[in-house]
Amino acid sequence: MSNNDSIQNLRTRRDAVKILGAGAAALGIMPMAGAASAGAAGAEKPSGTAAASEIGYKDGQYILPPLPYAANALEPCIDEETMVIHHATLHQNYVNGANRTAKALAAIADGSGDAALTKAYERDLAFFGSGHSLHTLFWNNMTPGGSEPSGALADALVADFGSIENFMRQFTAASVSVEGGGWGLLSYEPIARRLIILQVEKQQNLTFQGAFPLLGCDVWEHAYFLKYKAKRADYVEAFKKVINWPDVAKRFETAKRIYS
Ligand code: MN3
Repeated sequence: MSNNDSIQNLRTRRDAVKILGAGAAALGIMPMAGAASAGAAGAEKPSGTAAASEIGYKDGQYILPPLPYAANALEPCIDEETMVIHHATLHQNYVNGANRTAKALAAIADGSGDAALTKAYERDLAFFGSGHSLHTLFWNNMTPGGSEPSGALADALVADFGSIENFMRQFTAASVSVEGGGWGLLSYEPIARRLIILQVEKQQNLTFQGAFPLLGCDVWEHAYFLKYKAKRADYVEAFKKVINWPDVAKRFETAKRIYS
């Protein structure tokens, strides 16, 4: 099955949106304005207000959003070669896998596929879909020169962790100690309406269902090994120097609006 396979032969476009779009807004791969105001159906008519680098779904397929900066823009913290491989090859693989999986699940839904493979495809959907959403988050979570948290987000970090320094300590510890490949993730937890730090294994394990991702640090070896070799902690320190806090704050405001 090629990367260019269309899923528009699904019974209806709305079926595709149901299958592909559930949770996508919360994961930040669909235009936020449309998704927040219209739910999953908002995916059918992207509002156009989201930056190009935010849009990971178009014309019935997941797509690779462009990087929001040049591939060498985060040097020396994130080297250009790693950035190119990570975005153009690895993120594209997650996009391709998500589309392939959505098509297979749609075939199971309409009776033409092999229902015995449902469990395998559901695992693929969680892995590839989460890979797509988290990498889209990751690119936008970084900016040349870095930044500092401010405003309501800074207030919330202090309220929920005691101080910005405390937040950084826990986020760093979570990112550095992921077992195998995974992520350190700051999320908005909508039940207690507080910020939490999750330690994600692979792309999809150890989540708090419903939590809205705000800031992710990719600690798979592919994210740092070319430059940092086995020194993951050095890479996490470098990542913290290029965090795009205004982007994290924008996601925080979106999360609060969605769950208000
Ligand atoms: Mn990665």
